[in-house]
Amino acid sequence: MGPGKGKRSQGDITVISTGCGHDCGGRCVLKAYIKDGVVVRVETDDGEEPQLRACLRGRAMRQELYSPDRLKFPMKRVGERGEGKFERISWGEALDTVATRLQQVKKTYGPSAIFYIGYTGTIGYLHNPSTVQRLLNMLGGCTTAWGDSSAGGARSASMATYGTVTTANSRDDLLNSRMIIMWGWNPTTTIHVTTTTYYLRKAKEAGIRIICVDPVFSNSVATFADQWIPVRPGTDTAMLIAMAYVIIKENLQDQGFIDAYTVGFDKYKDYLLGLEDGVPKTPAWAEKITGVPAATIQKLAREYATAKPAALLPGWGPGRTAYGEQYHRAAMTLATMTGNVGVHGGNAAGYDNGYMGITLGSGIPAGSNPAEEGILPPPNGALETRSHAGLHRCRMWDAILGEESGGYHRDIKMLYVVASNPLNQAPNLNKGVRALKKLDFIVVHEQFMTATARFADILLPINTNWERNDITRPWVHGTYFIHVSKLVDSLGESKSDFEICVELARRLGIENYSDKTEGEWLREICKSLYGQPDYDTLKKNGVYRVKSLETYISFEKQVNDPKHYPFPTPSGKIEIYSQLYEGLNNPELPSVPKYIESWEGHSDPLTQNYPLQLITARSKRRAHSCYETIPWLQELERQAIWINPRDASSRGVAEGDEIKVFNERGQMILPVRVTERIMPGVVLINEGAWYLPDEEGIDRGGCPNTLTKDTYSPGGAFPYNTCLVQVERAGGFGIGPK
Ligand SMILES: Nc1nc2c(c(=O)[nH]1)N[C@H]1C(S)=C(S)[C@@H](COP(=O)(O)OP(=O)(O)OC[C@H]3O[C@@H](n4cnc5c(=O)[nH]c(N)nc54)[C@H](O)[C@@H]3O)O[C@H]1N2
Ligand SMILES: Nc1nc2c(c(=O)[nH]1)N[C@H]1C(S)=C(S)[C@@H](COP(=O)(O)OP(=O)(O)OC[C@H]3O[C@@H](n4cnc5c(=O)[nH]c(N)nc54)[C@H](O)[C@@H]3O)O[C@H]1N2
Ligand SMILES: [Mo]
Repeated sequence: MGPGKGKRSQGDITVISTGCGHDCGGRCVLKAYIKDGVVVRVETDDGEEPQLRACLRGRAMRQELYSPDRLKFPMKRVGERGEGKFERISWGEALDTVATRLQQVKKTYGPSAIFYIGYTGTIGYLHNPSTVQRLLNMLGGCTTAWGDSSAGGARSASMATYGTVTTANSRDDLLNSRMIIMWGWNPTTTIHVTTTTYYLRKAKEAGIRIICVDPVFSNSVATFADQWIPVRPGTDTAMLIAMAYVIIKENLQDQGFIDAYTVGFDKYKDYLLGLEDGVPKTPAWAEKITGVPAATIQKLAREYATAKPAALLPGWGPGRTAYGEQYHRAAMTLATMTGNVGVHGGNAAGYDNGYMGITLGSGIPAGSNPAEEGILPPPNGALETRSHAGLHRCRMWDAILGEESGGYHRDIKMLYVVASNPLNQAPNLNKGVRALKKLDFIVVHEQFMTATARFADILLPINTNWERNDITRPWVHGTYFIHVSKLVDSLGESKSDFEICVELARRLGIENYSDKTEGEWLREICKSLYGQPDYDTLKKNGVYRVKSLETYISFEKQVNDPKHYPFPTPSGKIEIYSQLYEGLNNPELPSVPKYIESWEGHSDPLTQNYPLQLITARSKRRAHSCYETIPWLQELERQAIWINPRDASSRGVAEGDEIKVFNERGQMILPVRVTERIMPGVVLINEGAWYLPDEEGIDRGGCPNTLTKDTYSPGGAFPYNTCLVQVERAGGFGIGPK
């Protein structure tokens, strides 16, 4: 069946086209087979290429829907906070309690004592955390936090260099490249646009050379790479800078492009040649820092500069580091100086938004937040679009604990968590436990008993994507909208976040929360989308593709007609020297890209105690902490720490052992995977596994945020991949995570 037929019957089976809303990098079509009101089978797009074909996670959603671990009834805490002891209560009692506490806290301490944490557990136009933010804003506002955990570094760097985050070419354009560099980018696992691996496969078949730079021999390296270049985490900037050095020294830059479209190249050149600090940024200089042989760097630089056009695709993982924005700035500069911006087969190497100019429309509006009026934008240079509070999400535990770091002065009493699992996904969880214990009241909207849910005072059960109707769109790229169809009635007494907010609004005396039903909202939302798809047709077909669009090249207009189309930067040009960064006057945000030695990097004196660099990438079995308990997905891979045989044998550690991983912030015990697929000196623990501290506070769930540091880079990045640890044999500590 092609994607064009949303619903049809086969005897007593009905097939409905739907989708999923968890935060992975794709957005796919799922076709559910329903018999006697039960979803009995799930298939995906099998129509024309490029298909919107679902991954393993989407296909396992049936087990999420029917999981015995689902929360199905409202509950209140009966034991100590965090102990996980709850008692079932009625919806009436639950909602009355939440409404009363909201009003009390607002009256006694003011609205900013209510801290709202909504993130990306579900991404629909209607069913998303804005439902709660809207309610709290209408109540008088709340404290929110800023920070893009995905790509804070890329966001900041893209804004500084190009004045926008919309920097990508459409994926089909990869076939016009003569060389592709996947830098810390693993779309085989992370998807990063549903059709990405389809085009990478075609590129490989066409004989286009593909090189991967990653400390890990990832699934993408295994699938696509002609060459794997392992690099020490957090040192990518030095390698990119040395490549620029080689290009200048050998006069391989595109001087015509540089002269016409950029500012500040000479200043960068001074830095590269060492005229500023006496250190020429040679491949030999970079070899010491990165661990990559100078000859490899030199060869890659020559190849990239002469392949033309070549696509440098920088992932966000290397940017999730102490000075992550410098890596992104250096990558964009390399793409620029080789004239690979605004041309077919190139890539601007920026943040990677690629909506091809289509209007995305708007979902349920959160409205403005009265508690944050007048607060200055975050200090990373007006680059944040999500929130204007002075509080970065990496500092939220300190904010709750009353530590005055980060420019906020708020007395937080109550936490409202929706579609987020901060006590799993935010850094430094042991501090998080202390913070959550200090609060007066915590409400959590959840589907499962997560670490955060265990700390709730009132825990409200939320239905899943397949128990409500919604519209969703792809993540950073794309030209289609998907109807996520309701397949079954809500299980147990679960409700959507929206339904809960409607009922809370009534109790709080907020009259204008919603004058529309779910269906009416979705019709209204459809009118705001590109092409204004007819709602009924979208629902019937399951997907609306914007067919008319051709291959899209970011900055094509700026390059073809610079007179009429300046770059949206202060100078109107690509800013290799950034005026925006200059204006911030922060030596850690230099105006030209620079390598800055990292705290908890490979050369930090702390390596004497904690010699291994921990990185925390994505797993194919989860979307962050979602899907963790799903049996089909657990079968895919065991949560484990990856370590190189060299580091394992020097510690007497063997495959399958339980090992202890620790630093000053925490300890965990989990199984070890000894493998050549990770470079020496580096260990990998995939993010998203559940934080399950035992009585001694040792995490048994395999959650790496037990160890990560709760701080942020000067540009706003979450440094989840900057973390030093030590490992040792645990012996006799019992069973770790599944
Ligand atoms: N399966 C799955 N897919 C997802 C998600 C998910 O939870 N599960 N989450 C989605 C979301 S919200 C996001 S933001 C994206 C994130 O997408 P990415 O940031 O691209 O994903 P990661 O797996 O964290 O990192 C990508 C690669 O970077 C490498 N890496 C880490 N540190 C460094 C470094 O210092 N240098 C270099 N060169 N490489 C490094 C890792 O080994 C990994 O192979 O993924 C999306 N896709
Ligand atoms: N160490 C480390 N940590 C990381 C990262 C990393 O690279 N390394 N990456 C970070 C990134 S990029 C991201 S985007 C964040 C994600 O951080 P979060 O958004 O906090 O994490 P999720 O696991 O997606 O949590 C979402 C929760 O929402 C619940 N949920 C799902 N659907 C709904 C719904 O409809 N309503 C409600 N109320 N709840 C729902 C899920 O059960 C889940 O527990 O994690 C960050 N954490
Ligand atoms: Mo993310």
